Amino acid sequence: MDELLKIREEAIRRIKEASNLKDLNSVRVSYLGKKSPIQAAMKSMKTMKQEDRASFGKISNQVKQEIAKAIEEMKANLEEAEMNARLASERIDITLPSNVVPIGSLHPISVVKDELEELFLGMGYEVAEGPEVETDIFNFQYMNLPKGHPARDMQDTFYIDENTLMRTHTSPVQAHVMLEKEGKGPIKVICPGKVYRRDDDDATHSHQFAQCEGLVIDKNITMGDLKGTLEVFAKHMFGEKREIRLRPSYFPFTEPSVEVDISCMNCGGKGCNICKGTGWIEVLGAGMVNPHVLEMCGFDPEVYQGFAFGIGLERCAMLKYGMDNIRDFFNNDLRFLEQFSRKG
Ligand code: FA5
Repeated sequence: MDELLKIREEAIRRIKEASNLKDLNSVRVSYLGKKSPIQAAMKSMKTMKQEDRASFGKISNQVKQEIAKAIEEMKANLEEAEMNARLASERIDITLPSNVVPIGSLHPISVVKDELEELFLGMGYEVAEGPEVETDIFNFQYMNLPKGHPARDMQDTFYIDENTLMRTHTSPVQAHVMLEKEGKGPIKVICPGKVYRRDDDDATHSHQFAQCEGLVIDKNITMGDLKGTLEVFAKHMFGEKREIRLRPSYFPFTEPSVEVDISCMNCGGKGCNICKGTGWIEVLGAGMVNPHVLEMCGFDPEVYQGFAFGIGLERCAMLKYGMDNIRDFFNNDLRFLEQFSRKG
């Protein structure tokens, strides 16, 4: 019995001395585990007299329960202390000023490009890309502009060698896509990308700019489909009140060809200095794909028709944001660029 009481005293002392949960757990294993001194004392019960055994058993159980209870109480205390220490060490002062992480904004040409992609993807188009360093064959010949054709002068070209050049428009992507399809329609693609021309830089012209080509090839495609599509584009890009007007024009790769004007967003069509008093602003070139282009690119013009258009993205962005100098897109002045949020 004395032995048991000594064990209890010692256990209670060691429990009180435990300064963390790990130490407490080793005390628990020592005094309540299989190899504990209480367990050893209980083994000696076999040699006791019958009448002593019952009271010894009762007391040893009591001692075990007291130790277990003391351990539980100490465990709760230590857990609380550990939690308080953690809360104190991880305390965040929310009144401190935060570090400002500078977030860039999208370039306005990317904003317009993304907007176009979103619109046309919603109408079932796919996005296609082509090389900026192009062959004469794709840039001109597949576009119905053989060597020596006078209309080549419409696009003054940076040549790398006789047969290689910086593409002057995104129209060669039309030929890449059609040849890939091996004469089987339908095709519905837009092709945004950079193009290059030996134009003199001024307020509305740059030697490098961006275009977005559109191409639809299928059976029974008409000029009405082209006009409807461009109307959706104009209203989406420049506002619901915009109307479009098609004027006869000439591109070797489309027949018939048109220039497309939209009603002036500044004056609503009455005439102002932005639309030069006409009420209309030119935004893109378009037309029905020339049967000869279809044929060269592997499509039977007796079966398939198509329309195509080419939008100048800088022109589009200038009209949309009321800008008067194309150079602002290329100077990379942060005061200008920061005005375009990520959403545009
Ligand atoms: C073309 O490039 C034709 N490939 C467009 C086309 C495609 C017609 C499919 C028919 C069918 P154009 O040379 O007009 O056409 O150029 C199209 C647009 O690019 C112009 O309306 C203008 O917005 C823009 N653009 C042309 N040259 C420059 C330049 N130097 N700087 C900035 N934008 C330009």
